[in-house]
Amino acid sequence: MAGEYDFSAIEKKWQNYWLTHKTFKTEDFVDKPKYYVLDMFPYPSGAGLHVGHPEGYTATDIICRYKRMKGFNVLHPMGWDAFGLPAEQYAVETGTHPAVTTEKNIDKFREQIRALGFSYDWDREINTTDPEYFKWTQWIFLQLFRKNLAYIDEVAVNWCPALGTVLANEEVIDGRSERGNHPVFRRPMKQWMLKITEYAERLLNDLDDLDWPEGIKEMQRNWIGKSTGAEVEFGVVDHDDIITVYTTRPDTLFGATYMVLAPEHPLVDRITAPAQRSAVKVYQEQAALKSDLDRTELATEKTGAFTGAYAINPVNGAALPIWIADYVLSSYGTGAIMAVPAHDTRDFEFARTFDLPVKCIIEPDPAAAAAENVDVAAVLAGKACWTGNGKLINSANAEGLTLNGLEVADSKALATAWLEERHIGRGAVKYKLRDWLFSRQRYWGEPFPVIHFEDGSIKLLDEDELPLEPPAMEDFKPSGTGEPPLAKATDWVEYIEPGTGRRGRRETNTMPQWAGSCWYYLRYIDPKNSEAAWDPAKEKYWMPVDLYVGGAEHAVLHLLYARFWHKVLYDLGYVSTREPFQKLINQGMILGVSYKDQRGALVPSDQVELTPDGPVRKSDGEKLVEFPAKMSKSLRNVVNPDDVIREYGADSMRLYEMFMGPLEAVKPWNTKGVEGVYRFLKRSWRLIAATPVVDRACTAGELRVLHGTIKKVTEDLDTFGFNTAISQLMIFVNEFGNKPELPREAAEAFVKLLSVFAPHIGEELWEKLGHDWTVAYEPWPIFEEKYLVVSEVEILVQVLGRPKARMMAPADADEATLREMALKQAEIRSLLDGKTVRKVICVPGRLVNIVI
Ligand code: ANZ
Repeated sequence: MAGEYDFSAIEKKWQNYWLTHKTFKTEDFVDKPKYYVLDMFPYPSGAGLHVGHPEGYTATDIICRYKRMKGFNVLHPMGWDAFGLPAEQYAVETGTHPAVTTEKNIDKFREQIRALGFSYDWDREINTTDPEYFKWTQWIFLQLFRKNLAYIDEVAVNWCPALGTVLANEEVIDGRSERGNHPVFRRPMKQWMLKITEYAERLLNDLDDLDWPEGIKEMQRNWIGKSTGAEVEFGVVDHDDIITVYTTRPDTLFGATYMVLAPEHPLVDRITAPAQRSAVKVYQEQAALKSDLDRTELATEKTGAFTGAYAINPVNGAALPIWIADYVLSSYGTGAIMAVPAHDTRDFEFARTFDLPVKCIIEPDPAAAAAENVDVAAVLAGKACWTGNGKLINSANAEGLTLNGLEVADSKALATAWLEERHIGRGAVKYKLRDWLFSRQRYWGEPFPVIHFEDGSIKLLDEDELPLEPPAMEDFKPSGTGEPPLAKATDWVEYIEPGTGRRGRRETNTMPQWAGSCWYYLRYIDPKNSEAAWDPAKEKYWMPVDLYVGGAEHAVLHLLYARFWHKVLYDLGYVSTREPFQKLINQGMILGVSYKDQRGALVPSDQVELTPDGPVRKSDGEKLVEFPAKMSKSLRNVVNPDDVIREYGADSMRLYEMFMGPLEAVKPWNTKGVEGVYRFLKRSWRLIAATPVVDRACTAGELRVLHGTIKKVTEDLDTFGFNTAISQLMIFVNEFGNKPELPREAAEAFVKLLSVFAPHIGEELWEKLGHDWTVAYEPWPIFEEKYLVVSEVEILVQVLGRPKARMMAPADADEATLREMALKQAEIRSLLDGKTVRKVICVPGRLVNIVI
């Protein structure tokens, strides 16, 4: 009578309804508590949506729907992070303008996302490549520049010839590009830099107050890399120069036996003795070719060159030979170190390689040395390195510095104080974080609003000259020399200053893709504003983002950059919160199913046949082993959301992705699982649409199941436990599914709960229950504990294991009470007549067994 569950008609119907009624349009300043839920917006690639997108998007959508029903004013927007390399590479190959490709891809993404029934306010859609958007990205750059946080520097950059661009440190992993895995080389180039280092301390400290996964916070802490130590000044024999080193171990000053400068250190040329010049030069040239990572790799053999100069140890006047070596980086600390081979592993290896003295000044703590299997005698003799704790030895001078007998920690403080008194050293803090390399040699990015004049001076465009759009071009090819593609647009590049007639050239680098995503969450607040990036009153109403969900791959890059911009905007008074994203959840990766044969070779999914005995190779029937692996084109194990939606519907797709396991967990895709939730939806459909709904009150038993379900689903949603909430809905359907009728109270509450997970079927069933308005803003059902308390339970009474009677007993009755009650039952008394009761076994809440 109710018809079958026709998901495809239902889903289309409600998606249209939501769009035409603007059901999820969000008003500002509504007098309700606000809740801002942000998704990491996608890069609209040509491949379309993959199953990882709907995972996070479904989770946030469920929370948004839940919060709306709980009375919150919810902001839930979507947009496109659309500048980026693939559209440009496609342009190089086919001549299609990146704007054309981008628009096409966005249309596809929008359609796919809408097909999943997410409750976005589409009036707030943004696109980072839209001039009305990047106008404000350029405007923020002006603010950074005015605050002295943007500068041009000739820096050793990560140059990636394959990509034809430089990359940020964060984009280089093990000497290769994060995107595309191409080799990256060091090369000096004039680039725009952003002074993120000025915010290092705040970026570090403010992590403490964020409700983020601990692992992500730790990755940011490590990336910022705060180190506490001292700077110490060393004179140079026969020179006026001073070498300042940074050390975390001022306690080891008496153990220094040589010095090392980074090969690029500015003093190298000045102090190198004539006889050493050519060797030093050769070494410098070799070092220039290596990346910082290769240079600091612990396992590599230590290399270096002697400068012929000597430094003077300020604590004891010892002359220390000065070397250059690539294990000392010019970009960290002061680019110079005092080497203490007895207590630093890298220095020890270097000293061994070049036969330099090793002087022990810490007697290892015996227990610690034993635990680490270190021979104390060898350490004392300078034949082994000890980096742990212990008591200082050989560390005293005639000028009042005596560290002998002290522990490491106390010695650090004493040595630093001694240096400070003499003005030859001071406590110091260093960070691993470097300034952010902010320019790229790309076409498809935001142009810098900057003019370079012939005399070397620069000027920034005025706000009213923005947006500065990229020139129309046909040849997008990178030149390969590092010259950006925009340089070829000569008409665009040439600039004549109005009024003065001064000639200049436009900046031809563009901003990196991170720029647009650094502030998009602010534009959603006021996406159509043409006067300002956003209205401060709206910003105050909506910020901070209450919940941000996305992949963990953004742990450092995007999440650190956005926090940095946000803090700058905070200092300038444009935003009212110190941090942008209060709570962060990382969705776990969804893996595909892959197969390998007996020799361990991969077998693409389309060559596999699934038999009742397991997977076999189609061609020869060889038995295969199934294992989860990252979805990839080459493994042909990519699940396409469109296929799943076509076969089972968007509601099944949503439900399955939430039912696979905890949101944060890595989980393998399993199509059988989709079938399982699809069956559950069909049963839910029958329960509401095909069971007579009656206007009678629920029985005590029904109330218990109903309120138990409301309670479990509510509590699970509050803790993002989507999979267990869905299990509870399944329990509800099992309990009510076999009854001839359904009380309205239970039916309506169930549909409301279901509607946040599976909104299309939710709306349709709500309508079937006689409502002519969306369920999206109905009040969330409230559970009452009183219905959950079970006061009496039925107890089975057995004699010799056979059921003989049933009795009602208080739910909390103890064994003694149950035994007494059981023996008093009329049926039991007659059965036991004349027999001896040998034993009574009680299972409280369930049964009593009498042994005679
Ligand atoms: C002497 C010393 C003795 C050191 C000892 C360590 C152990 P973090 O914790 O990473 O800050 N160092 C300083 N600047 C460097 C550079 N530019 N390149 C390579 N190494 C550098 O490490 C600081 C320590 O790393 C410093 O403390 C310095 O070596 C080295 F038993 O100074 B130490």
